[in-house]
Amino acid sequence: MNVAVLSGGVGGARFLRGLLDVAAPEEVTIVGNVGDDLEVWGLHVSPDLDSILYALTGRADEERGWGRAGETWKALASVAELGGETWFRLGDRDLGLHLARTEALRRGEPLSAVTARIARSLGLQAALLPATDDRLRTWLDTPAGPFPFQEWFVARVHADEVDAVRYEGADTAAAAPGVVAALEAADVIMLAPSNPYVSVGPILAVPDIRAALESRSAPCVAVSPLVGGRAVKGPADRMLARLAGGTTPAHVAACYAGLIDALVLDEADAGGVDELDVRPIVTQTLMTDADARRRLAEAALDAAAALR
Ligand code: FO1
Repeated sequence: MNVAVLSGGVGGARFLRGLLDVAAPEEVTIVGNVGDDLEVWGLHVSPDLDSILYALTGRADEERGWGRAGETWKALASVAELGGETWFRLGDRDLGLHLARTEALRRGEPLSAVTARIARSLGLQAALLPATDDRLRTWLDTPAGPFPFQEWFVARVHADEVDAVRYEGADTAAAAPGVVAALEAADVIMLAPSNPYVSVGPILAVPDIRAALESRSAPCVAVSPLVGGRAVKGPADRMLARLAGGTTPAHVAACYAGLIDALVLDEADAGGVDELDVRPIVTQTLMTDADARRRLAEAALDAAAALR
């Protein structure tokens, strides 16, 4: 069964680990967010693609929640000593990936080709595609002014309320090679439990991808990132409250209006299912360990199978 998953970084990657335990990895295509990509020390960093790569190949630092396990920080210390920018921390091992990627991009290789090569080298069996090879950047409009995603998220610890989210470059971005084909060939499409505005939103802002979802023949199932109306981590709940008017399952589903057939939601949010205009699948969505991740992936797959 071919499965295509649209995913952000950390929460999405956790879900993908469960999915790869229950689905054949070679039948899974992951479409990753590039809206939070940035340049650090002259290098191209793709945090969400890297979170997925590290999580699915056993290299992620699970405690920190981002970057590589067993990391050292010698380059960062050296940059700090020389008065360079250190608000976005790159570890030494992680740096190797950014060097390899940037060198290939400068040679003219598209991000999708570089990502596929790196994924193969790291032993990833599923296909990992960036949403687009074109430049797409997420911006947040806040009362303190507009900020590129990582400046708001990391440097300002996402403290500013968000009045609007913009996806610079999205209108003219083309889906990366293989993305539309994967969506068309999918028996099941899934939206991972990632932030609808800053993780899945930038992917859906690519016109070809949105069109492919709008005209899908396969069922599309989203997994809510909220538990009891609260984000497990990050600003998704605050953003939904301010931008969508609430944090019920219906508010989450509204972010994906016309694009999903079912929403997997937590038991703690079951009170809100009556307002949903897509099929609710109520289960435990907290991915506390491997079993919980696997059960959630299974619930999402079963839900999709029931809709086929
Ligand atoms: N998150 C932080 O909170 N602080 C950092 O310094 C930081 C560095 C970093 C480096 C590489 C990488 O792949 C991710 C990194 N992240 C950091 C996480 C990243 O900002 C977020 O996880 C995502 O962009 C949100 O999905």
